[in-house]
Amino acid sequence: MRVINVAAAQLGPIQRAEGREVVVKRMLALMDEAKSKGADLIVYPELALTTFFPRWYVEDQAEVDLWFERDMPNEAVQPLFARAAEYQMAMNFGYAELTPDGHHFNTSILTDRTGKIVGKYRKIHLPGHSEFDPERDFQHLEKRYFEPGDLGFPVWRTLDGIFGMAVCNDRRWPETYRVMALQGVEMVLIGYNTPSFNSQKGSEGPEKRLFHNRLAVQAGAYQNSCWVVSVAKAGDEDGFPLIGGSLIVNPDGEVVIEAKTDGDELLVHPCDLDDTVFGKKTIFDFARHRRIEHYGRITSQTGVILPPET
Ligand code: ING
Repeated sequence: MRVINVAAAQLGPIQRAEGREVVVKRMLALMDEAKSKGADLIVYPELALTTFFPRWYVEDQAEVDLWFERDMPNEAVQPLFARAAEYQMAMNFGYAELTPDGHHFNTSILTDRTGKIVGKYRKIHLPGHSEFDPERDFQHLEKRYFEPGDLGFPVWRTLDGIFGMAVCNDRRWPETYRVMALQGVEMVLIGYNTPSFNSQKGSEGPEKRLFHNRLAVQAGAYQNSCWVVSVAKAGDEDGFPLIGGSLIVNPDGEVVIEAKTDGDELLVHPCDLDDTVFGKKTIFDFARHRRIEHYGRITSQTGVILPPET
């Protein structure tokens, strides 16, 4: 038994006008609740410190950079690191990273029980577009504000297990989980900010989006015999709704706990990392079953190459 008491700390909306200190206070309240419930690890959403700013078209880079963190930790988030260390609780959260040499990433970090950053991941699958798109009901400018991640999909040994991270859209791509599972990952930590509607197909609303949210994460967990913790920033941000639906999925692909609200909500579940072993030794024993000689297209081809017309 290697049980990790995991707290999935869903955040409700963050308005564009709200500062980081307001959010950090809400995150600390969730961390206090997590401590009272015996959590060993707390998982917060993608871009947990700010509103989901890729919905806003901004040309002035100095204004855009106000949404980014230059240092991590920094003064605004230091209380989180201090209290996590005091609680001996590992922590994961997402934020917009501006590096000293001027690169912009949609980043997620993992700390150990002492508050030390032991892992960093930069979002690889960036959805949306880079120029203002008048056809859309609202903008999704992640390709404008972020560069694709340059760290790959690493995993880290910590908390007596093997952990990996992904961010939002990454959870929709099977490659994300498989690359980590080929490194033995036992738990994947994912934050997300998912608009409740498809900006290009208004008929696709929260029900369908919540269905896809579950489907993608359950598939990833099952097909790689790992735990997946997926945590939303939810609710109405300046009139733009985001789905909730934070959930924890076990290595059999079963949802073991799911958020009920679109606000700040803590889910706590005991996750036994040993539950990943049976699947990795039987149906998803990669060494015995995979046939990589037939998988070439997956890394040699980016887009589709259609068969010749007959
Ligand atoms: N948000 C959304 C997500 O992948 C999206 C964007 C939603 C893309 C639905 C495709 C379908 O959950 C982020 N931040 O990636």
